[in-house]
Amino acid sequence: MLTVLGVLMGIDLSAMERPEGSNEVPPGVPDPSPASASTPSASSSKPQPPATPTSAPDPVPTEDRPKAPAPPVDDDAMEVDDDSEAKAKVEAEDLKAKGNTAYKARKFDEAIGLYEKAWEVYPKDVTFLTNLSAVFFEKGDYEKCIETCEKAVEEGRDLRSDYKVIAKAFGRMGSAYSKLNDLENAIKYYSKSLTEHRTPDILTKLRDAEKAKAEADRQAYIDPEKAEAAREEGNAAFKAGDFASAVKHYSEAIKRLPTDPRGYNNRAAAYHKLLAMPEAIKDADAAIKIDPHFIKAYIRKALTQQATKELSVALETLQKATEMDTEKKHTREIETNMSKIMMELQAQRSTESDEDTYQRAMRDPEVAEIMADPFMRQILSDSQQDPRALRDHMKNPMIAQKIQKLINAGIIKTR
Ligand SMILES: *[C@@H]1O[C@H](CO)[C@@H](O)[C@H](O)[C@H]1NC(C)=O
Ligand SMILES: CC(=O)N[C@H]1CO[C@H](CO)[C@@H](O)[C@@H]1O
Repeated sequence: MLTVLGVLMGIDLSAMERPEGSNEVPPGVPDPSPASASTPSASSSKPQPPATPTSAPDPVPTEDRPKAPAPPVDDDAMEVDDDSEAKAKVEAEDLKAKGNTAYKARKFDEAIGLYEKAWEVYPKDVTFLTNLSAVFFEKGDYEKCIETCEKAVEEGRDLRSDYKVIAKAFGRMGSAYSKLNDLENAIKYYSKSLTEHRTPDILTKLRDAEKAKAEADRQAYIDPEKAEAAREEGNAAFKAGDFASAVKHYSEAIKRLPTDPRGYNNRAAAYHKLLAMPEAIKDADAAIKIDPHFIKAYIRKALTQQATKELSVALETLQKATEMDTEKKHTREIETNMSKIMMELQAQRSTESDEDTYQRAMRDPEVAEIMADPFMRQILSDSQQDPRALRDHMKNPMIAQKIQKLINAGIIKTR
């Protein structure tokens, strides 16, 4: 016998049509509209995350910093040297200009000679050194680049050069270390650069280097043998009833081999024992995501859902397991679990009235949606009169899925 609860309760399913655009719900049917259904949106009450902290401290305000010295030509104390000093400066600027031209023409060795000469003639402007470091960088000679930048910083401090120039030298060191794949030093020098003078360009480079380092660290940690050892330690702790330790060992196993679904599934079992059900579900889902044919993860998930009395969802999880168990290796296991859940489901329903079952089922937004679909209501109404109609409709997989959902939820009773 087939019973559709709506009909049983005197709700005329075929007469549930609503006028176009009406949100009104027929009496006895909980409003399936999102305003009242399902969980309230979490975003409204969710606290805003704190602004992301930046690892580099804010630069010292400009006014607190040593100013670049006034050009020596303006310095009265140096009157005697004024003439030769000014001449040297002009000559150096000329060499630098020629260096820039050579650099643009990619005549790097020529540019190096010119910038070195400029610094030799007038060792008071560290941009000759930062220019020089740029050529080494472009040539791919990163060690020389770093060495030159170090010198630029050192001389620049003595000369009380503009902090922007110092920042540039540090930034270029960061880029050179990055090219050498020394991400730790790249991060260090990008940070130093930002301390001198904050620019979006270096900030982006720092973030990228930090990301690359985190990924490199993650990769470097992968070790299947150590993963297996950690998993075994986890299993031993689990058997000994020390589930918190088991979680720790399984977490290590996951870090050592994140592509192995067993680590996640084992940890799900340990979380279950600790009654951390959301974590258990999350880990079972992670295992399923890694390997959709890993049937043990579905069973683990279903057992957790069963433990939280989400019996009809547990049943759905096992139905999905059957579908994915293409090699039919777990048929018995799935069926045993399934029949236990079904028995429990029947026991639960035998203690509640049809009305309670109906109300509880309709709290699931998916069920409410199916019941609000005029086409589905027509099918249910037909089937109520002629159970063979249901069998015909079940041939359509889309409809079969919805009907299965209603059976699981207890809306359709088959006896
Ligand atoms: C040299 O330094 C100047 C700033 O003084 C800069 O404009 C120029 O782009 C630099 N050239 C190279 C090759 O780094
Ligand atoms: C609740 C339940 O039925 N659990 C069983 C599911 O299947 C496995 C494997 O057959 C059993 O070990 C569980 O006891």
